[in-house]
Amino acid sequence: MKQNNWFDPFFILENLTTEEKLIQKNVRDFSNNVLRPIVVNDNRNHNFDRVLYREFGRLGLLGSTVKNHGGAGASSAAYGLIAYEIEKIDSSYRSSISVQSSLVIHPINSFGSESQKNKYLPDLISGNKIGCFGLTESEAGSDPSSMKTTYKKNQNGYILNGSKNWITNAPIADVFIVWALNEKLETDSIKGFILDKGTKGLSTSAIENKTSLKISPTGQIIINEANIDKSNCLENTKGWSSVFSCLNKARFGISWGVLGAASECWLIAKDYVENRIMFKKPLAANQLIQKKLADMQTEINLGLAAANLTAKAMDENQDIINALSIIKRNNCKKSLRIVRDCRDMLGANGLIEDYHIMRHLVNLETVKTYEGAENIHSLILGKNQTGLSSF
Ligand code: TGC
Ligand code: FAD
Repeated sequence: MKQNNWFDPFFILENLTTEEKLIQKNVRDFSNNVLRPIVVNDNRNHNFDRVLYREFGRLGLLGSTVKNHGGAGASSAAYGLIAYEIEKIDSSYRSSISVQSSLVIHPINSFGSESQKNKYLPDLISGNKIGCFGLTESEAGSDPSSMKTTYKKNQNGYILNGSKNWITNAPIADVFIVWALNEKLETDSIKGFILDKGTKGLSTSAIENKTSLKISPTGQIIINEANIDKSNCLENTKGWSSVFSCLNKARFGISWGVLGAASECWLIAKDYVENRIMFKKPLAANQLIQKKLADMQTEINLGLAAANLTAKAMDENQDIINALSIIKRNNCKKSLRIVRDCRDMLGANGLIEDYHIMRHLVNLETVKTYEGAENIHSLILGKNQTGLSSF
């Protein structure tokens, strides 16, 4: 029997399948060898090296659950573990993988025609092309149904007009998934389109000087009278539930990812307090400090247990809408609290970038906000419990 399994008390990691363990090890090695050495400078310089996408592709991290077109056909837990390991380094790198896998590859794979799948998926899964997902607009954030981007049918397809804001990868994307309503802005008219970089009438701009998720490029998509051939419409979408199916996948990955950031900071703080002598003994020998460590261990492992149960339910095609709101909301909330406590345990040194904790802390402010802000997940859960919508 294994003794003192303080890091994995419920044997969640221990009981992964052989394939999941191998994936986790490969991602961890890649993170430590490739991402860890560059993260501080990349963050300081708002730099994202697009070559990383090819590395992600080579390792099978993009569209990892897809079974064809070069996808590894991995389990949902494996997808979660990829997010968990990558976000130990930085939420921005995890975001790159989430957007490409859940918000670009997933809708094309689930709602695209065979020719769309053949045209786009191999390049997206190998990381040769970078995708982005345009749902949010300046006046339509938590309520995307109030979007103003429209499509109008013409002889060959559609004319699109509008703009999207706060879009991950917009400034560097080759492939744009854009959601739009008909000209009357009827909510149930929602359609998804695939736009290629270089399409006439499509342009992007970057949001400069973000204070959070600095490595991840974010921007606007501007669409002005763009003629989109009908072969570029995602014809198999079924209203808003198709849009939400993309968000479901991204929310799932985020729920694992934030626990990676939290557990990275937990271990940094644990190591620090074990070695920092104050009042003639290690900080870790104080009861108040041990309580903080116990709280971190508890919350991270409860979060992982819930994420792992959700992964199993997802693979069994069960309805996990409530589980996803619970784990997205709760894992983000507690990871932020844990990382803030870690910062405190390092005292002044917690403010130094080489200890990484402040960067994780400000990143988690973004992760709490995107993919359904914390309040929105409270309201989804409240609506599903009571049958009363407060939106
Ligand atoms: P509502 O009336 O609740 O639902 C409309 C239709 O959609 C169905 N549905 C779902 N289907 C699948 N999964 C879900 N999670 C679903 N939620 C709802 C629902 O059954 C219904 O279907 P039908 O067939 O009856 O028409 O819609 P609502 O307009 O009242 O929705 C309200 C609300 C607030 C829940 C929704 O708008 C919402 O989730 N808002 C948050 C917006 C958001 O999350 N945006 C994310 C943008 S992408 C992003 O942030 C990427 S970050 C980069 C990264 O991931 O790294
Ligand atoms: P708002 O909707 O204006 O909300 C502001 C605050 O009010 C929040 O705290 C919210 O919880 C609260 N609130 C809103 N409505 C209610 C209510 N009814 N009751 C109580 N409280 C409420 N979007 C994309 O489409 N694609 C992307 O790739 C993408 N990437 C992103 C990357 C970054 C770095 C960021 C920061 C955002 C990204 N987003 C993306 C946008 C993101 O999804 C939105 O920011 C998010 O949905 C919230 O919308 P908002 O910022 O307009 O806030």
